[in-house]
Amino acid sequence: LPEQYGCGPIQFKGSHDGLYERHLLFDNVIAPENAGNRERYEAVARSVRDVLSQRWQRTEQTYKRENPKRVYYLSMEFLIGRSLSNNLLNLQLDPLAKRVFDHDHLDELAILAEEPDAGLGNGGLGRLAACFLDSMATMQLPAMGYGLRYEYGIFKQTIVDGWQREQPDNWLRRPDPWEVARPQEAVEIKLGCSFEVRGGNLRVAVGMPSRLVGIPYDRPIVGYGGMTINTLRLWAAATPEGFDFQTFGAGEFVSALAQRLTAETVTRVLYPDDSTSMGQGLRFVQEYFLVACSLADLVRRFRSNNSDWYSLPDKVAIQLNDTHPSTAVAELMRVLLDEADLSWDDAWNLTRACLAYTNHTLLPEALEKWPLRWFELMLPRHLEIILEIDRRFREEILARFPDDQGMVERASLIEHGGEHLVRMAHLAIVGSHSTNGVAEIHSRLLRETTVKDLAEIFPRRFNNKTNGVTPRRWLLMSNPELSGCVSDAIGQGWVTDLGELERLKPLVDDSGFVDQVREAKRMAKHRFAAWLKSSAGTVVDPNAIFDSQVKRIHEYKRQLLNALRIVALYNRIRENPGLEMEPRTFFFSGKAAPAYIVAKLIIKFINNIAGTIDADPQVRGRLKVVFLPDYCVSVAERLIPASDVSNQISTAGYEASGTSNMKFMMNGALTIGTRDGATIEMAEAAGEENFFLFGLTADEVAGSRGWYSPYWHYDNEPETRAVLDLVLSGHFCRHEPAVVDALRNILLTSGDVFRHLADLTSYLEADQRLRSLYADPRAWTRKALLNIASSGKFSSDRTIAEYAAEIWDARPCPIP
Ligand code: DL6
Repeated sequence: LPEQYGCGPIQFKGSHDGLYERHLLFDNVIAPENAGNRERYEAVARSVRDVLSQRWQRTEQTYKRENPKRVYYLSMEFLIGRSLSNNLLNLQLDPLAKRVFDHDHLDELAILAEEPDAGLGNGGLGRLAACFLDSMATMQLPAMGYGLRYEYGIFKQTIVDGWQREQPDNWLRRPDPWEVARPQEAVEIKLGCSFEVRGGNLRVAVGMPSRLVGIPYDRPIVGYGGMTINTLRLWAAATPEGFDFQTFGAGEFVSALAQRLTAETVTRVLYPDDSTSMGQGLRFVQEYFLVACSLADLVRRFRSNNSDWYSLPDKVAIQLNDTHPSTAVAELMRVLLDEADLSWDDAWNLTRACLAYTNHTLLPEALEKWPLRWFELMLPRHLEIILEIDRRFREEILARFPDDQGMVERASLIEHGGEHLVRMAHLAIVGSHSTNGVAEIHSRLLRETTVKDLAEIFPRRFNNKTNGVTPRRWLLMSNPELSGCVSDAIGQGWVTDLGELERLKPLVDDSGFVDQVREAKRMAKHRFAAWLKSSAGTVVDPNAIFDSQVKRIHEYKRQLLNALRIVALYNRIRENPGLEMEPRTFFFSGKAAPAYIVAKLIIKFINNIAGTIDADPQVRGRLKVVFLPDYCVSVAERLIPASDVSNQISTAGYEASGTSNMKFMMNGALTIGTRDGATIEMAEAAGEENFFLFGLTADEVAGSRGWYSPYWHYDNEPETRAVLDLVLSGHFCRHEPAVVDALRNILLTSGDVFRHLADLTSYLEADQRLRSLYADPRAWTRKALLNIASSGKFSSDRTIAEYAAEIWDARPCPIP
């Protein structure tokens, strides 16, 4: 074993004293020859954890000793995926593990597949948080993630007769080898009332204060090279034991247990909808629970090393991942006022200096506004603080913009319409020193539209931090074919400095290297096709163009536009069977929020197209549509390296950034997309001539509000009309008039809010350019290579370096 892990003379595997054999024997009481893949997975994972434990502990000891400024990333979501192969890779133990697996004839892939995906997130926001943890540990930043230990992660999706069905994701059913429970570091949280959950709704018992306990479960975050091992601390809710004992003592055995169950519901399940926040009382409690536990924990840590409250911003940076944890503003004020006894002004200055907020969406329905009444019931002291912040803020606005009462109302923390609401984004912006968007265009629209008044009041507070993804998981680990090829050409430096990929640029005219890159893609496609066949029985032709769109299903992401494009191509082949067209397989994957009816209809429609094409002898073999069920990190790791084409086709102005777009780019897929989110910056980096951009710009979309009519396109564009006529004739939905009605409504009757028809013709034109290029394999791969070489900016290491320098003022703290 590498000495740096400080394990001494122990064996990973191979003797009776090997960690692996010992875990099988002592944890599972089983002989190696009798172990199944699940036991093997657990034993390997525990052995890896043994290897990293000392280093993990030493990381924390070093932080304690050096007392650096620490970064705390507060997020309701961490979409981690599997950890074993990633930890092996980051510890650089993967060659050793491979040798061991081979030597013992163990089925490595089957063992790795025993690990459930840790799906503690909905999509981009949660996956970004996981990439950030990887980058912070790799860059040796003293950082910690705080989240919730949901017992049930994002639901499992199955497709039955084309429809999405949801199953609970009981990912903790078997013991998780990565987590370490730390009950000795539990914290107690107070709420102004007690509550219970009935029929999924929160019911409160007014006037009955309640307490909850947060139990931390820690997970190691291994930086690449294994030098730093940071911690992701997830909180599980429980009821205070003291309370239980009293009630038990009074003979209330059943109600005491019921109380315990109620407490535990707080972290039972992840909310599976990332785009609406209405009426979710339990979610409100979850958010406060995360904030209160995390702040109590980090303040305790701060106090154990520092006596002076005024040094808090020198030691603590707290990043709020969206508004979800934004009650942190009021909670930190409460701690500083009520526990530290500071004056209002001092508490306020310290709070703002410590906190920073990232906005991830402009969708009005996703911007959280919580009823003031809920604060009144559950967090009365916090409400008092929020109202005082608001009162002072209103005074400040009036002093700066005299007589502009409109500005005061628009910028206020409280919305007075019908029910009084607390605007959580306003609370986060006013109570922090930095507000950032996640791509240039998104940050601009945030400033110019969504929170225009606040941006005018605090112009210097607003900034942009374009997202990124970790190249360790998304290239080195998931695409061994391409990463091998890249490392052979330019060495391994790119793994921690993705800008190094620029060095591939001179190789775009080296036909030998271009052929190697093409071969890498071919192998990745074959690997994917073999997996798909063995896991789902679905057969795809690796010689076809693999054209993918993977993300949550949402109208603004326009999976429906992609479906219309496929129908247009289908029509062309049927009208002209001799038409030359490369065989093409279209992959869709993504989950619809369970209550989002339209998104579920879109899934059904896509599956119907798949079935219709498969049943049509004229088109079958030329076009194929595959809807991959249960999109998750592990599915993405397989599909992205195998894809030739990446669809990033949101209505311009709606996708804050996107991150799958970056993963596809660094894996050598070409992008067909709109000028939205980070796709704009990707095209800038690679050169627009190496992208297939199309469609309305964000300003055009905004400018067309008021006069846009989809009927114009229907009446004036023959191909658009033919596509709609076929779809609305029920050709793909013969016995499902409800699906057809819904499609008519989205695309025509209700005005086509997301401009599907406006962009269909230019999408098809871009598609034509793309197919022409594909006919010249070397020219195609040359562009793919230019994309890979230009993807350096989209490493989360770059993003984190910017957060560290421009928002957190945090520096690396290397572990000796
Ligand atoms: O910033 C990460 C990710 C972006 O890449 C996506 O564009 C954006 O939609 C997503 N936002 C969310 C928040 N809620 N909604 N909707 O998930 O953040």
